[in-house]
Formats: sequence, C-alpha cells, structure tokens
Amino acid sequence: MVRVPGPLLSRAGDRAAALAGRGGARAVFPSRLHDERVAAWLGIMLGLSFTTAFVTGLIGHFMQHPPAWTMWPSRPVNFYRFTQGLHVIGGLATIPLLLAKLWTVYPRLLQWPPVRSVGHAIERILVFVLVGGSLFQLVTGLLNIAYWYPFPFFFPTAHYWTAYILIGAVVVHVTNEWAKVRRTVMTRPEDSLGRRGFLLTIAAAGGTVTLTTVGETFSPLAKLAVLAPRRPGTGPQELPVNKSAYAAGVVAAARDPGYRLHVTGRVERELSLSLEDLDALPSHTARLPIACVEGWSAGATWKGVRLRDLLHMAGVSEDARVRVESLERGGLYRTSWVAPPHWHDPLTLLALNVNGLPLDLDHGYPCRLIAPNRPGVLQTKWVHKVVVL
Ligand SMILES: Nc1nc2c(c(=O)[nH]1)N[C@H]1C(S)=C(S)[C@@H](COP(=O)(O)O)O[C@H]1N2
Ligand SMILES: [Mo]
Repeated sequence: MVRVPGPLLSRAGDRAAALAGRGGARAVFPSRLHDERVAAWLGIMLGLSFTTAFVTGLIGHFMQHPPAWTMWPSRPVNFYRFTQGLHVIGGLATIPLLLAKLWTVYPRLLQWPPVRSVGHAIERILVFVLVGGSLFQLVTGLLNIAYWYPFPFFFPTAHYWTAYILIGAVVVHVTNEWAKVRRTVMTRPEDSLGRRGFLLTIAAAGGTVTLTTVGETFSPLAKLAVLAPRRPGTGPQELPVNKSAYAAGVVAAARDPGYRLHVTGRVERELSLSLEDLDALPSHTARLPIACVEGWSAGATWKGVRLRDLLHMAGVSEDARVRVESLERGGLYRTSWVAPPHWHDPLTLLALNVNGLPLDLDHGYPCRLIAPNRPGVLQTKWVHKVVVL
C-alpha cells in the first residue's frame, strides 16, 4: 500500500482502520488531496480573507453604531461604500475557499479516538469553534443579503459577536499552526499530486463568485452581477429600493399636500417648511452613492437643500448633534443621527430630486437625507423632522 507521509493522513488512517477494519486511509479517503500542503495554502488564503472581513466588519459596525466618543469623518465620500463592498463580496468569495478547506481536512475532523488527552481535547474544541464560527458567519451573511431570515436571532447582533469569537479562534489556530505551515510551504514537494490544479480551481471558483457579484457595487461590471441580489440601474429612477413607501406605511402621509418639514429642538428659531418653501431655498447638487450594509451600492445625482443651511437658518450651535426623523411610524430605520462632521459637509443634503426628477415615493418623497461616507441605513427616507440636541 502506498502511504503518503504526514500526520493528516496517518491520523486519518487510524480512523479509517477503525471504520474499515483494514486498508488504511486510502480506502476511506481515496483522494490524495487531503493533504497538508493544500490545507496550508487554503489556510493562508482563509487567514487573509477572515482578517479582511473582520476589519471591514468592525469599520461598518462602528460607522452604523458610532460610540459617543467617535466622530467619523464625512470623507472620503466612497469610503464606506468600498469597505462594505469588500466585506460582502470578499465574504462571498470566501465560501468556496472554506468549503475546499473543510473538504481537505475532514478526514482529520473525523479522527479516532475523538479525544486522546486534555491538550488534544482543547485543540479539538478550538477546531470546533473555528469550523462552527466560520460556517455561521458565512451562512448567516449570505442569507441576510438574500433577504431570507429563517434564524430566530437578530442577524447584526449575532454576526457581530460571533466575529470576535471566530477571530479569537483564528488567532490561536494561526499561532499553533504557523511553524508547520511555514515549513510546509517553504519546502518543495517531492511528489506531484496535482495540488496546484486543485488550488487554482478553488481560486477560480472564488474569482467567479466575485465577478458575478461585484457589479452590485462596482457598476462597470453590473451586467455580470447575475448572482447579486441587487443591481445598480434597476428600480425606479435607476436606483434599487430596499423598503418601499407601501411597506413602510407612508404612502398617504408622504403624498399629503399639507406636508411640512420641521426643524425643532435646541434651536433659536423653529422652522416649519412646506414643499414650496423647500423648493424656494438655495438648491445644491451632489453626486453621492447609496451604500447599503448588504454590500450593494449605487451612485446618483441628488439635488436639494443643504442640511447645514437649514440648521444655520434655525440657529444651532456648531457642535450640535441632530436626529433626522421619518414619516415612517415603526421600523428600525425610521430615524438616524447626524454628527457635526456630516452636517457641516456641503454635500449633505435633504434631497428633493434624484437623477433630474422629483424623488420617487420609494426613494423618500418628498424629502430624504443623503450624506457622503455613510451607511445606507442612515440615509433616512420620507424625512419630516430634524431635531437638534
Ligand atoms: N425611513 C426609512 N429610511 C430608510 C430605510 C427605511 O427602512 N426607512 N431603509 C434604508 C436602507 S437600509 C437603505 S440601503 C436605503 C435605500 O435607499 P433607496 O431605497 O432609496 O435606494 O434607504 C435607507 N432609508
Ligand atoms: Mo440598507
């Protein structure tokens, strides 16, 4: 019998012997690609992509939920669009890598006896956390961008906390395996197993996932984005819609001719403006994207009143924080906070027009917030109140 050296196969062999009685690893796990070298390269790729996902995930999380002591800058305009696109598209491209890695090492996951010592037990728990955490993050992330919520927990909270557990397990795993991986990839293989072909196939699968989804945020490739749940250029006024006016229950209130925009709170003068009043104010144009946390984004040309002009008209202190409120009664995204760097920015508008036409009802008619470098969930639609704190 040909035996391929290396703990991966020899331990798998123990398991196989227990299962089959005789014959060794090759009988139960016939592919020779259950191999340390393949596992090492896939591990390196996964290490890079998990680190990227963790960093971009934290950036996105803290931009959506800024702690009191942070002040996110409002520039670069497309920063959030880029980090969140990288988070989601990179996460999708990681799926084939993770599946390949699990396939490569599964003989080891099934090793027999399952636990040999206390140290070994700890090692196995770690692997369990690593595998479980990775699958959990990729599966829940995928379901979330597909608008399918079969799980009983709130996705952002679960995805956020699991990220810390997973990255902890990754750090320990990398520390444990580092020397071995280094040795493995630095030495030339003595046999030719077709590893390169296998790894290239996996890389191509990741590349294909990227090519067929990245167009949801990188519009030159929009035509290729056949696997993306949202595409720029679709929807009313060539912009995708996440929540329609009907779903938000605002159709009647938004169409009400008596609509007024109120500026209240800690102001010197309260403002109450009709749509005609808003139209009569100095109007400005900004080219800004809607960048959804789900990874899609779409640029548009917005026209409307600068938020800072309204706040100066009302007389507010320069370091005021303001809350923008929607006509929407319920829902998680009916209000959003605007910190000083964002409301001082001349590109931050209460938009009345998009791409040359009055806002579609589904894009926030009569008036919506649009600001640079900001998650889509904070670009509040159907605005009717600006409260100064
Ligand atoms: N009032 C309100 N505003 C909202 C939302 C919402 O549910 N309610 N959804 C937000 C989300 S998640 C996104 S991505 C953008 C989408 O904007 P669009 O539908 O105009 O493309 O609007 C944001 N504004
Ligand atoms: Mo969104």
